Amino acid sequence: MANESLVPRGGDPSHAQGGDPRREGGVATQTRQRVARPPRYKVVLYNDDYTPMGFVISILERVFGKGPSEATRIMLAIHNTGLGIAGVYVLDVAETKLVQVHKAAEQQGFPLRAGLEKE
Ligand code: TYC
Repeated sequence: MANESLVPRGGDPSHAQGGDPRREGGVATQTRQRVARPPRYKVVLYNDDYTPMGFVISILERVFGKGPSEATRIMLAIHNTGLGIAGVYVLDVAETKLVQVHKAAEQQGFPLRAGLEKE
């Protein structure tokens, strides 16, 4: 279940700003708790003149779980604009996918470039 470890969302509406008011010498103080939301990273693919379109489509399908039409759309966006976003993930997942892209391209001898960008 999502959010089990997070701050309760409902609670007493008399202090709906969050945190328990505590009386200290007659002064009301509140603590405000942050909701955990780990930063996400875009995996960016860059265009080049040599990597075959079909290879980029297959990467988008196999590594990033895209369907054939979405993979083709993203590949063409990269081809036409210079770059495109393959997916957005928490850091360790994004890094793993980046390694998978680099390994597959290197194995095939294609100069496909990819990187991460914080969202
Ligand atoms: N520009 C490449 C070609 O014409 C295709 C390509 C698309 C390459 C996306 C890289 O990230 C890329 N064969």
